[in-house]
Amino acid sequence: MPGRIRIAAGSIREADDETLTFAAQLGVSGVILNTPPLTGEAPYGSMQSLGTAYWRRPGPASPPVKWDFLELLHLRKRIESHGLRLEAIENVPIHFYEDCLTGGPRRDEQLRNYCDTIRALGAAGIPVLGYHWMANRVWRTSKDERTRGGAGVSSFDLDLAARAPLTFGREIDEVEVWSHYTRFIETVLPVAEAEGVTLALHPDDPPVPSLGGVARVFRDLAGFRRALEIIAPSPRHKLDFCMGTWAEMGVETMMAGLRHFVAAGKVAYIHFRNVQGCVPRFREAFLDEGDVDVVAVIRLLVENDFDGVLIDDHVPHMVNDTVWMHRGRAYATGYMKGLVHAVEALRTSGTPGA
Ligand SMILES: [Mn+2]
Repeated sequence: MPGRIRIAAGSIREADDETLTFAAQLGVSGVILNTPPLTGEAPYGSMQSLGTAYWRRPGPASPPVKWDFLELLHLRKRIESHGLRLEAIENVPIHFYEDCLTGGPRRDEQLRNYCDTIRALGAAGIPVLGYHWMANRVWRTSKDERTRGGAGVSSFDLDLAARAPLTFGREIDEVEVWSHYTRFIETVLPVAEAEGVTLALHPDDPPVPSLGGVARVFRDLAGFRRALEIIAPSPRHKLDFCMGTWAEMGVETMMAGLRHFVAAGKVAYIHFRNVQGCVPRFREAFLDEGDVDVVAVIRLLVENDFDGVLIDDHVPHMVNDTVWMHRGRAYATGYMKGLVHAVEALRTSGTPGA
């Protein structure tokens, strides 16, 4: 059935009126927020916060350690008031679970708080929580590369990154990373199942064996199969399929991974972006100048009746663009809409080759 592929506006931190109006004008059906700056405190009261966005309320004395149900509910209702659906929130602040990632002393407390955050999301009607397992996050070795017309992109060169000192002052090898991951997912997934919240795993970007002494286990098909099919199989456990990161493994690996997990119904949403090159050296790119054949990707999704969401990701920085990159996002989102529209129309009309 055509039309199940939904396109959303992504990478939104502050769901302010301008951003939501812009999303509505692009004609997307929803949004995915990334690490919204929530206070973690319930916005009790009926009047004082009306018309005041949640992030402009006086902040708490200390940074939050988990998210609050009522604050999340207000956030969803605010987005819906613009005619948009809140498809997912990706990434709680990393300090919510950093000891889960590294096996630190506050792990048990952070596991309890993470479960509380999942309960709050479920109660607030937010269906998907994206997460990643990068204790030392996303790495690039330059943010000053230029692509066509001088648009700004980032790049990665493993020869440069391999010189990095230890992020945590010690090695965290693969066996240890898997053990921390297993403890985490086995604790939080039952709560997600009970609350009807889908957890969506983002790959390790860049997908290399280790950086700063920390092993990266979500860097190939085998790692994702181990997580989703062996350690923690569940209808509530899926992927945030980052097309860019997967393409950094090589385009054939990306297409094989997409085919496998889309057919299995295991992709919650897709970071729709492109790259040139792959590990050990790559740089980001506009959708239509990267190595990935984006038409082939949409055809694969349409042929598999993909029921999920696409968002842009890491768009090139265009001339006079804003911090949120309205210009780059408008281009990427319009491109995605055109691709989906055309491929679905060609399929419905039965045009040869569609
Ligand atoms: Mn991504």
